[in-house]
Amino acid sequence: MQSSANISQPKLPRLEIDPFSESFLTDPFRYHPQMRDVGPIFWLDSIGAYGVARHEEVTQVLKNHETFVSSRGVGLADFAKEKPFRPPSLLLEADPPLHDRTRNLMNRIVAMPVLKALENDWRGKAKTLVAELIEKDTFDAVTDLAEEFPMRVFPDAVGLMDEGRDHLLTYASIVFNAFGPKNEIFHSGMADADAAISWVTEACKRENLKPDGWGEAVFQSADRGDCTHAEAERLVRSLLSAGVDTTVNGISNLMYGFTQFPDEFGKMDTSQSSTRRAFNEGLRWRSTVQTFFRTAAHETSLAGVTIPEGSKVLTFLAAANRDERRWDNPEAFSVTRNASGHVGFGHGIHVCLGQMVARMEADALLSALREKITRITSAGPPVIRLNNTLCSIASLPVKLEKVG
Ligand code: OVV
Repeated sequence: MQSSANISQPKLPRLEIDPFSESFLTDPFRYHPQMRDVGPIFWLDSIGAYGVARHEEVTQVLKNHETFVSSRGVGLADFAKEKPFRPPSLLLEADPPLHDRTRNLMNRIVAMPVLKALENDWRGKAKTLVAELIEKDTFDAVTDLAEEFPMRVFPDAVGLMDEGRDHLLTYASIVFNAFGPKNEIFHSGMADADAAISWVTEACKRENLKPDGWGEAVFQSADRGDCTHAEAERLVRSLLSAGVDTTVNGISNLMYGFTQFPDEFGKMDTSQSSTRRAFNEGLRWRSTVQTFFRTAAHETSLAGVTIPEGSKVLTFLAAANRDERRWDNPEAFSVTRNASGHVGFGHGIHVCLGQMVARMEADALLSALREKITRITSAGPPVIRLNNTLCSIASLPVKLEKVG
C-alpha cells in the first residue's frame, strides 16, 4: 500500500514573468497565452504568489470566497501581516457576514429604479456631448469623451461637492496602483496623492454631500440603523474609488476596440440590446480591471495543487476573458458576440456592484454616438497609461464618420 504522502502532486509550473513590470503592463495580452498554456495554476517568482489565467480556474477562485478570502486584501499586501494603505473597503476588502450587510445596503443605493430615474438625463447629456464632438475634425477619445462623459454624470449622481472633482481620477489611479507592489508605477502615481486623498476624505462627509444624491442616501440608510455613520462615510468612499476610473477606462478600451476593428461600430444599432452587447464585448476583449488577488484562508487545493494557508492567488481576469478554452476567436473584438460569462466585472459575491451604473453610462453614450456616426477610426497613436491594476489609456486620437 502506498501512503497518501506518495500520491504525486501535479507539477507546479514557475513563471519568470513580472505582472507588474512596465513591459507586462504596457501589453499584458502579449503574455497571457503563456500564462494560460503553462498550466491551470502557476507560481510567479517575481511576486511570490500563485496565478490563474484560465476562465475555469479564475471563476473557481472567485466563486470560492470562503477559501479565497478578500478580507486579507485583494492586492499583493496581506492585511494579516501588513498595514493596509488605507482603511479597508467595507465591500471589496471584506468577507461575509460584514460584506453581505454592506453589500445589501449598497445594492439598494444603486438599484434599478434609482438608475431608471436618471436615465433620461444621462441620455440627454450623452447627446449633448456627441453634438459637441461631431463638430470637431479629430478629438481625443480619452480626455474628450471617455473621461468627459462619466465626469458629467457620475459626480452629480453621488451628489458630490462641485469644487475639486478632478481629484477623483487621481485618487482612483492611486487606489488601483496600490493593489500591486510598491514599485515605480505606484510611487510615481503618488505625486499628487495627499491633495487627492484629503479631497476624497472631505467629499465623503455627510455635510459635503448634496441632499438628493446616492451619497446622502447611504447616510439615510445609516439613520435607519443599517450601518454606522462612520461606515456610511467609508461606503461613499467605495463609490468614489470604484465609480470613475473604471467606467472611464471601460469606455476608452471600447473606443480602442472600435479603432482596431473599424467595421464593428457600424454593426451596432441604437437599441439597448445592441449597445449593451458591445459594451460587454469591450470588457471581455480588453478588460479594464486586469487582475485581483485573493488570499487562501486555509490550506486548500486548486487544479490538484496544494496551496498553503496565507498564499496570495492572482486572478488574471483579462486573460480568462481571452481564454480559447472558453471563447471562439477570443482575440477578435466583435460587437455581435454574446460575451456574457466574461469576468471583467468579476464573479461571485464580489461581482461589480456598480455594473448597472456602468452599463447605463455606456448605453447612453453608445446610442448617442451611433445615432450620428457610422465609424470611429484612429487619428494617431494611442498612449498607454501604466497602472498596476487597470488597463488604462491616456490618449486616443480619433476621427468620426458621420451618418448620411
Ligand atoms: C472595485 C473597487 C475598486 C476599488 C475600490 C473599491 C472597490 C472600494 O470599495 O473602495
